Parts: sequence; C-alpha cells; structure tokens
Amino acid sequence: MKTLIIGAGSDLGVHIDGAHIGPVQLASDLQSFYKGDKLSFIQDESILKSRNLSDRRKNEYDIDKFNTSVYKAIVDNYNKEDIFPILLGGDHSVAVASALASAKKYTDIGIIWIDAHGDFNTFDTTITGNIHGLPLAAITGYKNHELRYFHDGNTINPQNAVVVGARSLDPAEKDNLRYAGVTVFTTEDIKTRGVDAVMNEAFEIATKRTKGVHVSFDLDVIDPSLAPGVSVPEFDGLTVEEAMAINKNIVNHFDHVVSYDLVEYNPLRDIDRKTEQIAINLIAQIIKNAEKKDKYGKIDLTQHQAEQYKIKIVPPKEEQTETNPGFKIVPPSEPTPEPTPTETITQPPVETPQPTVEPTQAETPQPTLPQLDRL
Ligand SMILES: [Mn+2]
Repeated sequence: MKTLIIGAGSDLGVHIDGAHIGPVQLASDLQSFYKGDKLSFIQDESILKSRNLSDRRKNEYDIDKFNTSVYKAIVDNYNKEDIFPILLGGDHSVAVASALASAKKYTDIGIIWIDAHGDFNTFDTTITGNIHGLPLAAITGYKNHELRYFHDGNTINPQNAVVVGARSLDPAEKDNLRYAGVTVFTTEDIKTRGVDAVMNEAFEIATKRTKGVHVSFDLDVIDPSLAPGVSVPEFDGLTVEEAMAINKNIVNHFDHVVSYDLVEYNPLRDIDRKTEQIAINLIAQIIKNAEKKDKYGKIDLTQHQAEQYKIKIVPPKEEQTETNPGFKIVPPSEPTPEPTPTETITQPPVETPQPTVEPTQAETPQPTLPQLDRL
C-alpha cells in the first residue's frame, strides 16, 4: 500500500519546546530513501505558547485549529486513494487528528497506545494543563469533546483501546481509564511477561469486532538514558531492543494495522542523536512493511547522512592541555635579549601534525546538520 507521511509539527500540547521540529528533522532524514507522498503541518509561529501550568485549557483553540487541518488533509487523502498514513509528531495531542481520521475512514477501529503515560486525563483531572496528556481520552470519546470538534465519524470504543508500557499515571487518570474500560499494560508487564505476550494480547483486544487498528507510538516509552529526546521523560523505561520488538510485533500483525503515529521526538532534548536514530529505524520498518518493499534496511544515521550530504567525519582534535597546547612552542636555544613574538614561535599551529586518534563512534563529533528542508 502507498504510504503518506504527515509531519505534524506542533508542541502546543506541552509546556516544553522542541517537539514541533521533530517531524522536520525526521523528514529530512527520510528524504534520501523515502520517495512517497508527504504532507507537512507546522505550528503557526505567531501562536504564543502558554506555559502556565495552572491553565487547564492551555492552547485548546490553537490545538483544535491545528488538528482540524491535519484531520481534513488525512481524510481527503483517504478519499482519493488507498493510503497508509504515518504521522510524525509533534507532541501526542496531534494523534487526535490521525486516530480519528482512521476512525472516520474505517468506521470501527481499535487503538494501541504505546506510551509511558496514559494520556487519559480530562480538562477536569489534568494537573499540568498539558493537552498532550488528554488525547487518548478524546479519541475514545471519554469527555474532552473540545478536542474533536472537527471529527464527523465514530470515536474509538474504549473497550478496543490498549495502553502499552505505562508507568506514570495520575491517580485521577487511573480512575478515568478504569471507568472507560481501557486495558493498560504497564512497563512492568512487559518486563515480566515479555513484549510478544503483551502485544499479542493487545492486538486481540484491539481487533475484537473492529476493522483495523491504529497504532500510536510515543518515544517516551523507552528509557530516557537510551532515548533522551522527549519532552516528558520517565525513568525505568523500555530498552531499545524491547521498543524494536514492539514494532516487530506490530509488523507481524500488519494485516490489521491501518495507520501509525510516531510522536514526541524532541530534537532539542536529544543527546548524540540517540532518539533520532531509534525513531528513524522504527519509521523505516513501518514504511517497509506498509509498502512491502525490502529497500529499507537498518539505517545508521551518522553514516547515512554523511553519505547523503557528503559530510566529512573529522576526528576530534586532541584536547588542548597545558602539557599539550595543541601546537609546539620551541624556546630559543640561546636567550635572546629582545625577542619578538614572531621569533619565539618557531613552529606555527598550522604546521602541527594531525593527531592520529582513530575515530570511534563515541568520539565522532556530530556532523553539521544540513539545512533542513521542510517536507
Ligand atoms: Mn503520549
């Protein structure tokens, strides 16, 4: 099936900056090997973001405006041809648009929400007022109708909604989840039962009497020591192998999967592009299976971009210390009564031989990022 990549560059749902540039960065990484259709939505720069944590209706109207555009575009494309939408966030509030677009198209779908958080708060129960903590409730029709004014189809039955990897749930949010009837598998469940046992059960629940499953993958499910590039990190998360195994399980159930989100990648919080590397491999795996093509293997981002943009990876210069100032000053053999600076330095810095340190992964500096093309 043809894929459609939707870059949803909004961070209006969280008080931390950065998630809005996630899709631009990921799309830039994808452009050398992904030749399919792309759409791009960038948060209007004129919108001032509310950081007031006591504001429970923070950015509600701007998020509604943004999601309305994303929703309409996905539905329009669904009406034109057979597509598999892949939405790149953006904070998780953008998933209201993608999940409900698929609910509109397929009428009756389930949802698997892979996330350290439940994202099941309401405007009444939210502690932070960050709307990225409310989308799953909105998608399953549990209050939060303010977040789906644009939607003209069914919401997703909460009985077909499954959260996978949760480890940070607010007390009132837990009540909401129980009351609505959403199944929650915690990070602990994954650690004790294993990825496949949990995911197979998640698919059983999400596919029961439905016509497909929307998958929404929040990168914060991974431990922040391995994937620090998210806005709200939670410790004791999944390993990269577990995250990839979840994706593998999704691929094994691909006959049921109708659309996929990868959200919360925050380049401003990333370290050594660790999160970006994971994100791009998760997406590549999904594109490969949606398009049933083998051309996307494992992607090494540093190498990949170096080749793509012909960036020379330069080994770091030896650290300049007092004993190794980085260049050699040879004192005059005879004391010179009135030396001038040009005479004392007999070997200028440019003549210093290059250090012979072998570049290694850890020592390789980040290549200068190319000018990012928007989608
Ligand atoms: Mn989330």
